Amino acid sequence: MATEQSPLLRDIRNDDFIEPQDMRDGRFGKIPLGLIAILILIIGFVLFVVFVPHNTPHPIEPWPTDLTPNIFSHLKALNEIAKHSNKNSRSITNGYNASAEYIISTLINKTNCDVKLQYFKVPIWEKEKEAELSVSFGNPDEIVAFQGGIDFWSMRDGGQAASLVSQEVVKIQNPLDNKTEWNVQGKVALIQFGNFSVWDAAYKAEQNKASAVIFYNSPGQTKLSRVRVRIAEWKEGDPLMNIPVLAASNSLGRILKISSSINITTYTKVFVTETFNVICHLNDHGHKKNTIVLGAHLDSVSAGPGMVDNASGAATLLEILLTLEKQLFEPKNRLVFAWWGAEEIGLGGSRHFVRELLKSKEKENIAMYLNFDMLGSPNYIPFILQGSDAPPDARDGSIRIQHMLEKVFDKLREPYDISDMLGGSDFLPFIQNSIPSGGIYTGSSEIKSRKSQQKFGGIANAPLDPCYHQACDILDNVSEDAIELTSKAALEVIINFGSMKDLRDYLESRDI
Ligand SMILES: *[C@@H]1O[C@H](CO)[C@@H](O)[C@H](O)[C@H]1NC(C)=O
Ligand SMILES: *[C@@H]1O[C@H](CO)[C@@H](O)[C@H](O)[C@H]1NC(C)=O
Ligand SMILES: *[C@@H]1O[C@H](CO)[C@@H](O)[C@H](O)[C@H]1NC(C)=O
Ligand SMILES: *[C@@H]1O[C@H](CO)[C@@H](O)[C@H](O)[C@H]1NC(C)=O
Ligand SMILES: *[C@@H]1O[C@H](CO)[C@@H](O)[C@H](O)[C@H]1NC(C)=O
Ligand SMILES: CC(=O)N[C@H]1CO[C@H](CO)[C@@H](O)[C@@H]1O
Ligand SMILES: CC(=O)N[C@H]1CO[C@H](CO)[C@@H](O)[C@@H]1O
Ligand SMILES: [Zn+2]
Repeated sequence: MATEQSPLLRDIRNDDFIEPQDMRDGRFGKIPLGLIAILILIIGFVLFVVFVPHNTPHPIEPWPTDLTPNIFSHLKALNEIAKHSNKNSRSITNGYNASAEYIISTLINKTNCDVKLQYFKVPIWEKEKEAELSVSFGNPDEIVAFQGGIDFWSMRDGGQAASLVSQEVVKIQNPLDNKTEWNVQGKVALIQFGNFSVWDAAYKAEQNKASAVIFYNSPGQTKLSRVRVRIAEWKEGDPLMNIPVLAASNSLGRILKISSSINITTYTKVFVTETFNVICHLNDHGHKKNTIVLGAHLDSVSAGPGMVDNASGAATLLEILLTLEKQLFEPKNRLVFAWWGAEEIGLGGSRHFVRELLKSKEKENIAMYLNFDMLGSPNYIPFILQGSDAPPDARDGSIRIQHMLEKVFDKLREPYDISDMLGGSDFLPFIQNSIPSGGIYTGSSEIKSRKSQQKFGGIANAPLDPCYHQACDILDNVSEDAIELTSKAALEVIINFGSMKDLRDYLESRDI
């Protein structure tokens, strides 16, 4: 169980991310050089005595052909953690810390990583139950209660719990027009969804002291909105929505326009909490100017244990690192392994990492990023992320990465498809900041076509991961075949890039 007192997390707390502070300041700066020389001589002599008589440099074992059994043992461990957290989840407020502790203690026990925890703040929004809403039209005996979850619901990130009684509703046209008058103090602002940011409109209402905001659908929109009421790239210090924000159907919106008063009760909570990325940093090897960042996210949604999404990526990345260490792999380019926190909350961890890179000018050292997120979808398609989706600054390099992955799949004689790299995972902050990126992914709610079924097997006309973001995203449903294939490809591509002599030249060259 994770607790705030966890000594492991406390002891290696360190807000640094890439360059460990004590190295930067010269960890050995205060020890006289002569002493170091003597120490080296002594150590050298001891090593000589111990090893030379046997005269056998440790033979490197052959590379393992299948990482799957070990990856599943990590998945089992993470699954146990989710089971023992009180809500069967590895989300930040539940099993995340314990998941991280598993990764961290494995890194400490079995690798030469410099393990860093990079802390950052994330906003959390929780809904205990659906809101309640009732309307009166003037006659106090005539009150209509609407149905939460069908006619309306609390919007994600939309405010604290509140109990509002007999409030007047004010319709606001053109919320973002500067000429709009906001006579909403102590009243409920009613706004039809439109071509504007929900955050901007709701924030204006809050600034004008509205008691709540209700966005309602335009006539064609049939489903209640799942949009979040939050600044897109929220970071510490940015505001959060405090007044309740609801999404309503078009018919409820029209009814509210002619209501005389409404009551609203919400059961939600907004707060800021602290979480962290786990970063392993193989300092001793590799050209620092050609750093390759390898990342997977470690948190899950709060709905379930998140075994495919995205423990499969986190466990695979861990096993790849252990394999490289066991094989004494000496990369030419520095490898940095990252397990992101808060991916499910708007890519919190990777955005924070990239922001810090920019601040410290470390960004110049980052040659590329590889993302390993969801690698074991039950009805999987092995997807390679599409390089041409990256913005111009990162496009050529991302295309080169895609082609390297294609080469690896071809070599393994395994078919693959290409998936877009537009959003939804941790590559986004990297490509947005001109760092070439790529990765592997096995699918979530996309439906498998007949044609894909013929190519990859599995079940046609069914989602690639029927349990995406649900409670049934459990260990039993992680595909071993998918893990076997994707881990092989990931290992191979990491070795290829890690040992590439002119990585920057490769990434900058254009495909013919
Ligand atoms: C997780 O660990 C962090 C850092 O030690 C701590 O701030 C946070 O409160 C912990 N979360 C839980 C849910 O225990
Ligand atoms: C790491 O080693 C410690 C001490 O031997 C042990 O208690 C811990 O369970 C190990 N962690 C993992 C994940 O194997
Ligand atoms: C709102 O709650 C008050 C107090 O309970 C009640 O008198 C009133 O009738 C309610 N109005 C609506 C529209 O539900
Ligand atoms: C409205 O006001 C804001 C801030 O004062 C300003 O940045 C924006 O350009 C204005 N918009 C229009 C359409 O005038
Ligand atoms: C929505 O607004 C943006 C700019 O604010 C504009 O570029 C876009 O064309 C608009 N879309 C529609 C459907 O009106
Ligand atoms: C946000 C989320 O649910 N997590 C991600 C897990 O990995 C897949 C594949 O990259 C993403 O699409 C999800 O968004
Ligand atoms: C898609 C899939 O494999 N779903 C399975 C997940 O696990 C449960 C429990 O074992 C099965 O009932 C589902 O069919
Ligand atoms: Zn997810």
